[in-house]
Amino acid sequence: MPTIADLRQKVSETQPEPAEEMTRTLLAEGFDPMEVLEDGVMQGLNDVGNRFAAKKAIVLDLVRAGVTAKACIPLIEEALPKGSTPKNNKKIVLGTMLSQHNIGKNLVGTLLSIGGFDVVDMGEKNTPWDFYETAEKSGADMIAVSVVFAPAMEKFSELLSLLDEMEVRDKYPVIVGGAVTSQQWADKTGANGWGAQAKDGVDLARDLLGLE
Ligand code: B12
Repeated sequence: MPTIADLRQKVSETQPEPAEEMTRTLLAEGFDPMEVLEDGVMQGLNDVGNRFAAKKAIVLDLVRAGVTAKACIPLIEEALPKGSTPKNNKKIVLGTMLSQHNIGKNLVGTLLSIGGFDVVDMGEKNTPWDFYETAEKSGADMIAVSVVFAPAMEKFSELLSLLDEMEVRDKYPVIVGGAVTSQQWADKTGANGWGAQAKDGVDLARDLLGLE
């Protein structure tokens, strides 16, 4: 019987089919989907990322890691408990800044939707202006940004300055997360909230939008 550590190993080895099969088995065995995600898939991705940073892996390995994660995650999303949270009429604009890394953003979007929020997914490689414009046009209540690539950190600060300049900073609480970010960095930028994990996005949104 496979364990979550075995799944981590398969993801780390970037083997999509065995990882997908193992995810299916673990979920059927009743393992908590969030644990399968965080301790299996995410840790395996981190292993690949660490090897890449140490120059022991190449971009192709990152690509394969992404493909492997995308083979497992839909099964995990399907297994997440849903249905009990009613819609709350709060709209959140969500996107990545600069980067094409979208796995974390997609997870944040899924959990926000399950949590009753209306998510406007702007996709990848957005500029500060894209966030501002989409928030204004869609009548959003909040902006959520996924920053998974260091150059996007500066862009995130530019977004906060732009919102200031346009005199809408108070209108939109802005939350952020992603592999290269930290609570300390987010505090320094003046973000309204930071989350280490996708599920933190839901708690932050509830808090900042005054639900409960
Ligand atoms: C897979 C991967 C890729 C794939 C992405 C495929 C895809 N469709 O997403 C591809 C091949 C495209 C890729 C490309 C590159 N990558 Co890459 N990649 C990774 C890898 C291995 C996994 C990323 C991932 O999906 N993680 C899983 C998700 C779920 O994690 P996450 O995004 O952090 O999200 C979680 C939390 O952070 C949080 N979260 C995320 N966003 C938000 C938002 C909010 C509001 C909240 C509350 C929470 C939250 O919730 C999620 C779940 O808990 C990481 C290593 C790592 N440690 O993450 C490197 C990594 C991110 N990549 C890196 C690099 C350098 C690159 C490239 C520049 C490589 C190159 N030379 O070309 C390019 C950049 C391309 C570009 N312009 O975007 C570096 C970034 C380093 C840095 N300091 O900037 C990393 C960290 C690897 C490393 N250690 O060096 N990559």
